[in-house]
Amino acid sequence: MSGTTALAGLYSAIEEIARLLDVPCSRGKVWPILAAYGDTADALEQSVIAFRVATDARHAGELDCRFTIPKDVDPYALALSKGLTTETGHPAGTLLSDIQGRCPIDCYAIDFGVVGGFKKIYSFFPPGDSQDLSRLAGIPSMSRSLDENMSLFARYGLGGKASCIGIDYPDRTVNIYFTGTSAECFESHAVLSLLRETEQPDPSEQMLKFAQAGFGIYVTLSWDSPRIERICFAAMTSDPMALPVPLEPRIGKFVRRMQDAGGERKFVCAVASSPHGEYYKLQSYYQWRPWIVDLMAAEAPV
Ligand code: GPP
Ligand code: MG
Repeated sequence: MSGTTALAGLYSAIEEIARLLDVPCSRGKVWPILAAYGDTADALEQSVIAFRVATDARHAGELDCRFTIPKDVDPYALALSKGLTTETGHPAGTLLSDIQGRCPIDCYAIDFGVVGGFKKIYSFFPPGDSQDLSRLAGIPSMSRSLDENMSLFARYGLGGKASCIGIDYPDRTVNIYFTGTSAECFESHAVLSLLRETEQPDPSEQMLKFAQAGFGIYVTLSWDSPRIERICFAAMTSDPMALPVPLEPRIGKFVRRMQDAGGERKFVCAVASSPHGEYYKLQSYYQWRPWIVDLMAAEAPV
C-alpha cells in the first residue's frame, strides 16, 4: 500500500470514529499531522495505531489518535518544522533531545487530538532495557518533581521500571510509564497507600478493583510543583464493556465499532486519579502489531 493510501485510510477511520463519538473532525486540522509523519512511518504499515477516549470533563468532545514512528525520525524536530508546535523556551521542549542523548530508544509515538491538535511525543525504551529513575532524574530538562519523588517511587518498587516517557507539549507535563513491576503494586493496600502518600483523593472501590488487573502504572509530572498530578493504572482487555467501569453509551458505540472491525480486539483501559477526581481512559488499537507487547511489557505482572 502506498503511503498516501494508508494515510487516507487512517483519515477515514478517524473521521468515522469521531462521528460516532460526536467529536467534530476536520480534514484541515487532522491531515497536516498525518501528512507530517505519514511519509516517515514506512507508509504507517509497521506502526501501531490507537484511538483513545476519556471520561473526564477535560477530555469531553475529544478523540485522541496515537501512532508509533521509527527511531530514525526525530519527531520533535519534525513537529517544529511542520509548524505543529512552536519552540517556547520551556524545558519540555528540550526534554526529548536530552533523552535522545542519554537513553536508548526503541521507537517513538506521537499523539494528537482530533480537536486539540498535536499533543505528545512518547519515547519507548527497548524491551528489557527499562531505565533507572536516577538516570532519568539526572536529565537536565527533566521536571525536578521526578527527583523529589524518587524515594517514594523506589519504595513502591518502581525505581528501575521506566519503560516509556511521554511529553505533553501544550500541557507542559511529562508522563513516566512503569511496567514489569511486581504484582503487589496493584494490590488494594498498595494502591491506597500510594494515592494517600501523593495526596490524591481516596480511590473508589471500583478503582481499587479495576487496578488489581493492572499491568502498568504511570504518573504525570509538571515542572511547576513537586506534586504528582495524576496517577494511572492500566489494564489490557478485549471487552471493555465487561469491566467494572461506567462507560457512557457513546463510548459503547466506539467499543462495538472497534470490536466489529475484527482483528485483535485489543484495548487498554486505565483509571486515573487526579485532584479533580477519578476518570477512565480507553485506548483501542486500530492497528495492532505484536511487537508492541514487548514494549509495553504488558504480560501479567510477576
Ligand atoms: C498512555 O498514556 C498511552 C501510551 C503509552 C501511548 C501508546 C501509544 C501507542 C501508539 C502504542 P496517555 O497518553 O493516554 O496518557 P494521558 O492520560 O496523560 O493522555
Ligand atoms: Mg492526555
